[in-house]
Amino acid sequence: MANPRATLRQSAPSAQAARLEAHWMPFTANRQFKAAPRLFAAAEGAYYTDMHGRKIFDGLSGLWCTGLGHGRKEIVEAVSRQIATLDYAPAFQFGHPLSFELANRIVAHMPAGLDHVMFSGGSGSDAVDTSLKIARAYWRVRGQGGKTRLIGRMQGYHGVNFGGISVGGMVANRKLFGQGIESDHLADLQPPAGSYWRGEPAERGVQLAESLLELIRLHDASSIAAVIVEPFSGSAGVIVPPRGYLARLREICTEHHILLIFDEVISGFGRCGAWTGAEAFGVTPDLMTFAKQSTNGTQPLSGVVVKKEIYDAFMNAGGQEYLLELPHGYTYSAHPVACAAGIATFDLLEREHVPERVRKLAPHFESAVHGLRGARHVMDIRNYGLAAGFTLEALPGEPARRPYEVAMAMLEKGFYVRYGGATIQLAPPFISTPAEIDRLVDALGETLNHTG
Ligand code: PXG
Repeated sequence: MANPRATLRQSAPSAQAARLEAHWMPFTANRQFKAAPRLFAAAEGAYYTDMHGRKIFDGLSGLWCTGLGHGRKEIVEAVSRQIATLDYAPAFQFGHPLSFELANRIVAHMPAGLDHVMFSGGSGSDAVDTSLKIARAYWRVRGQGGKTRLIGRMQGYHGVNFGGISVGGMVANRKLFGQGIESDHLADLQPPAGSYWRGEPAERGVQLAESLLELIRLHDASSIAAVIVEPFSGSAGVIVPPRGYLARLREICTEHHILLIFDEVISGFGRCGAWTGAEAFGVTPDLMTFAKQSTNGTQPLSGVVVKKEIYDAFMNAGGQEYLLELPHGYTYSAHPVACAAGIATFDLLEREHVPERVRKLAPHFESAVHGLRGARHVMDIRNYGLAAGFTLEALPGEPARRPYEVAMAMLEKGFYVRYGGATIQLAPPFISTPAEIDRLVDALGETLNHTG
């Protein structure tokens, strides 16, 4: 049989477009993509190779998930070994040793108190919906079944399942899908254009967090199960909470008996220059989601880490011991091959001292990205750890066009960057060198200055 890659590469444009029709691509402009496909064929370290053999720098670590770089031998071998040894084990009522080992490895890097891991189906969206269901069920088993409302934040992104879009605050992700579940939203943390704050902003943290008090006044704490926030917003364009914000949210939640969930699908396991956003910002939630970096992007693995009080509430709720404590889980919860990838990933994260490495590289990254202040179209720049967002001035009536054009021009130059809404995002691999970061940011500056 012909090599399908070669066939795709060599086909005439119209035949190629027809071959691409069957796959309805996610979060993708299908019509535009299929007219001019961008296909990767291989990856190693911080670079992709595209179908034409060109090397492309991975400026977003895949989709925020491959911080250790691609093709890591230890992970490849662990996955190959596991798939040949135990390719699947039933996730319900039976198990395999790797999930217990991985749960311990994860807990070892959590802030004190977060010590039980419920794995979910593999996506961040599953982890979010799992966390929201645990929060509601927790109050129910505690005899407060009226606490069902879930509070998110404007501009928050919590995946695409019904719970996640209900608490999510990215307007475009909600409007097609009708009624969600009971939710409300905190005020967003978008700084005014022209702020150019570096890292954590200094101002208005407590005041912004106190928008939660208004929601509590409106709905009453007796109806609220949980507040869910990303420690810093990733998808919305790297929006960093001002100093004191998360700590004040924590205080208010504790005082009003509301669970606090950190969605750490992006911030978890290195990106912040700490093991977690909770550690970086010094605030401990009651539940924490994780996904992406947990297997370095090689296998779908996700989950929720919860405090002992939450786990114990279910274990001590009474009922026969042979009965389930929580009727929730996925066929692929803690899949053995994903767990093998997870353990190998934690070996590498630890051995390569990733949080420290990111902390050391972050100041260089920060000054590089803020060096683009004054570049054409740039209205704001934000950064945290190895993540940065640029807000670009919108073309009249077409806020999303310029970031798209910039990203396409970057690809021509050999750099993959993420574009969405009015922003460009960078999240280079943890293994990037300062020179690679400079090349990425210089290329972005040049591209901006040459984009109309
Ligand atoms: N929560 C957060 C905080 C996320 O960032 C999800 C949940 C959902 O994860 P899954 O695995 O279901 O996609 C995410 C995902 C971007 C980008 O460009 C961000 C995500 C995914 C794809 C692109 O910022 N975040």
